[in-house]
Amino acid sequence: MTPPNSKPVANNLEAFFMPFTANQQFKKNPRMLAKAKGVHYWTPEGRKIIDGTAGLWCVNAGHGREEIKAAIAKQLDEMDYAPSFQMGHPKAFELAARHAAMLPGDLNHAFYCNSGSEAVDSALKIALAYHRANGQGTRTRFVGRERGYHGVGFGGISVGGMVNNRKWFGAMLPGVDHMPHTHLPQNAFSKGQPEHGAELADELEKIVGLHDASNIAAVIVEPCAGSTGYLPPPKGYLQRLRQICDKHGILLIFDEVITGFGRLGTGFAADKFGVIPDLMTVAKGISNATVPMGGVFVRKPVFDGLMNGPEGAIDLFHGYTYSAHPLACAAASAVLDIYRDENLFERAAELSPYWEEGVHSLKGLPNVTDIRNLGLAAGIDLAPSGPVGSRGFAAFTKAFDLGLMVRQSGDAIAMSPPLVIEKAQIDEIIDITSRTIRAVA
Ligand code: PXG
Ligand code: PLP
Repeated sequence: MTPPNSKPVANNLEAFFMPFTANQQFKKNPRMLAKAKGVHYWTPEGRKIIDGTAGLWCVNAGHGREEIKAAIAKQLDEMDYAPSFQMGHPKAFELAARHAAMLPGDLNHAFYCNSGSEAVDSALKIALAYHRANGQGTRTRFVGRERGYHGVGFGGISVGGMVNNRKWFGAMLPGVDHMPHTHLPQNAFSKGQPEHGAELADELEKIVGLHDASNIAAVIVEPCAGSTGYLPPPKGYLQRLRQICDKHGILLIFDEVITGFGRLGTGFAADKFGVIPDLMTVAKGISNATVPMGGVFVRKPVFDGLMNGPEGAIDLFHGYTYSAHPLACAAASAVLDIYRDENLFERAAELSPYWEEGVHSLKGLPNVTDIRNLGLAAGIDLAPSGPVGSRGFAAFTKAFDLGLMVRQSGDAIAMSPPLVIEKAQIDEIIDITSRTIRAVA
């Protein structure tokens, strides 16, 4: 037996059960990251990788931000941890007030958790509890969308629409329907929001026709689908969803785990599209990924609806040990300062046309069947070569070898650089992507 104080063996990769990874393949040929600063990673050997994906769509303000580090360190000195059940600490209230002030409309209450998956499960539960508290306890069904990604909790995979994330796990939440996705061939190579597909929102009417609105609690969508390969919403689609939800008293949940905190060149997708959801889930950019954090932003009528009970009654029987963790709150507050002081959301908006031009210059390269963009992110579909995902994986590994981090989703690649990216670095990303696509032809 290995003595407990033995030094870790640098090349022993066995024990870590890696998430969403081909463990055996990885461990034969690992892609390791050891250092990060600005828009770059470095491998343990010192090879520089440009971060085309802001980590996993989360390091919006760039890596190694001293201001965040200082805020976390200060908080750690003052108080490492405080419970949030029937107790509080000032940073949580401060942060919620700041979030409420920056959110559109009357989205003015914040529930905190530790990840996007927890945010989604929390939002689904808030929706159920709200209806029940308001005498509509039969509203228990949810509507999600094909190709949706809402994290990996049982709630999230139930409303989600990624087959591999669902098929292994048997029982899901009962009572979930899925609307069709919006990836239409006639929209191929659209710049920004595609023209066709607003009518796909009417599928919600069909689902209401089947079950009756009195049984439906909420609809959840990513306003711009991320994980599946980046699918911006067709023009008018989200407005139509909002109208149908209003007509039937169904809550609309925007999952803004990726779109929140600047990705689209606005604070939130809700701002970009002028559509205010009843609940919004966030994570990732909320803390620039320094300390795990997620949240659910709740509109005033929904919050008020849960405050119906007697004063001493607990309003929501839900929460996490680490809800509003002091270190996460300190980090999230420091990140808001950076977003504000460096105008990073506006910066993303200003860079978007340059980014759009760059990614669409890849049209015409071998096997490129579609390119989509909105804000500072893009998806590129490659024609499959054999089993689904093999060309996508080849592109992902080739890009890494050439010094660029991209995301793979099947045979699509997605990119979402930190919002602090410079134009010359966008050029570099496009150049390496171009060489990658040619290399995997
Ligand atoms: N909702 C959405 C819309 C997401 O994009 C989650 C929920 C779950 O968040 P957590 O923090 O539990 O992972 C996400 C996460 C990818 C990729 O490759 C995307 C995510 C996570 C990891 C990889 O596109 N999105
Ligand atoms: N499992 C056990 C045995 C627990 O006691 C708790 C929390 O107290 C949990 C799971 C949930 O953990 P968390 O609150 O970090 O989500």
